[in-house]
Amino acid sequence: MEKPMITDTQIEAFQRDGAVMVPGVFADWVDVIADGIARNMAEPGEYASENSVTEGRFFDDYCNWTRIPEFGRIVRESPAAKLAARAMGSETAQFFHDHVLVKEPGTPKPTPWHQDAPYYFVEGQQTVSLWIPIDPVEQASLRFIAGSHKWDKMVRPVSWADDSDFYDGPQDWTPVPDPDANPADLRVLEWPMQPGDVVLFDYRTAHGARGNFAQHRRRALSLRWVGDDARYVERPGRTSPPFPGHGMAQGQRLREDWFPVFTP
Ligand SMILES: O=C(O)CCC(=O)C(=O)O
Repeated sequence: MEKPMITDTQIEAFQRDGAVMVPGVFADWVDVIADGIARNMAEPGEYASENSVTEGRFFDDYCNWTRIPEFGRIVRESPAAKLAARAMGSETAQFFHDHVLVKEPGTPKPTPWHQDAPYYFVEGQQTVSLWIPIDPVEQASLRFIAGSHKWDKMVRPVSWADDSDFYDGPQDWTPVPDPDANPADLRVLEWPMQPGDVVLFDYRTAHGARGNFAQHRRRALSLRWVGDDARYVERPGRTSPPFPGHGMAQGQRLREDWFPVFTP
């Protein structure tokens, strides 16, 4: 019998903890992802950022899948949509956006602890990001706070460049957590990973990453999906990504001409 790309036990772990690592799913796609990341870095898009690092390099960019053919192939042809739908327990997987994150060796800057949900204009019980490294990841993996996708209040979103508030004005957020200072209260999940492994996490799961102290690069592609129950939601300001001119209103499904729906 063919091996399932994700087991029921792994799906249960994703639903319970908000994150799970699944080995090898994208092993056949590593070269395609590498070509896409190289093209993306050579031809950055309008949202590309260097995250104000003073040592090393932390490049990130998103929303390039319609202009970078390798990313278009991964969205349409790889196991991503099927994996996302299965993990979310959804009939469909709707593609939200791609996100490239490259930490060069000797980049001490950590990725701050955050949830993705408050930066996004979409909400639901069925959301998942697939974070796929294409270099071995020993220390610089994503780290997750187990169960944080069930917290009542969302974590204060901050700018990655300088930790300032992402939205203006008073908001009712939970302070940015520091699980390393509170190991008894907050359980951290992290895994060493090989190229083509994937970690799946809910948009509400608090996560961060250490700096890259390895001798090699840490290139990763995140593919972000939503399920049947996801709806457009207003945030207190310009979201990230912003998708200017999207024209959607509170409570609507994401428009399918911009965010394609797959029924795997
Ligand atoms: O790769 C990183 O350092 C951060 C990735 C991340 O926050 C994400 O994919 O949501």
